[in-house]
Amino acid sequence: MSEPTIDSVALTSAAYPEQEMLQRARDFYQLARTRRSVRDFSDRTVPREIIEQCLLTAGSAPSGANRQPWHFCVVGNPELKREIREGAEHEEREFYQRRAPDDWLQALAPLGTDDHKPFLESAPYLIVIFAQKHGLDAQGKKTKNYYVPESVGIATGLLITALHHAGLATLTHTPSPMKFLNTILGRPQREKPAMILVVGYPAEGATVPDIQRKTLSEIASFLD
Ligand code: IYR
Repeated sequence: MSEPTIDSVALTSAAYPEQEMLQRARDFYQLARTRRSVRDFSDRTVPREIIEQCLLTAGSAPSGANRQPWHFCVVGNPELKREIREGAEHEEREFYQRRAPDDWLQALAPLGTDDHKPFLESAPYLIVIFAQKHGLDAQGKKTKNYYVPESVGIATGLLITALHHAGLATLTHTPSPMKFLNTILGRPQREKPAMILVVGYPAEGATVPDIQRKTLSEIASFLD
């Protein structure tokens, strides 16, 4: 049986004169370019309402067939954060000591990452992002989702940008494998952990690696 059609409504997004569009694009870039992956977090608390607003932005992402195949677990509970740190550090020890091939370890060496993840306890919030491999209808029957990794990736990008815009620091953290997160957080098997987004304020005096971003001509080509 095909699904019911959806009514159309007028588009409500704003239009600007071109000069203003250019200024807005420049301003947004100036904001975006200051975002950095932070690894030293303060334990200063963050109002939950800020996180809620940023999650609404994440939930505005486009998704395959509008299935919105994501779930965000916002973890502020210290005991759960401790369990997540234990699970992640267990996997990371395996990664750094056994699983990672040499080329990968060499690629990470300049960034100075290792298997210690104190930020998983010190940061006020961990947002664990789950990708829903399939949905459930009102009868509990499986429904198909489409372009799940793409949809969740876009929502995550919006979330990171919204948090940065609000003035918060983030780190995308991907211990591998991440199945332990389903157990700790009681999420169903149909949800696959996509990443942990660590959220908070940077620790005082926090530093970041002195990396450069590729230039426009390195990342884009125009064929007009
Ligand atoms: N998950 C590990 C390893 C790691 C992998 C990549 I690719 C990075 O850009 C950074 C770290 C860790 O978090 O240390």
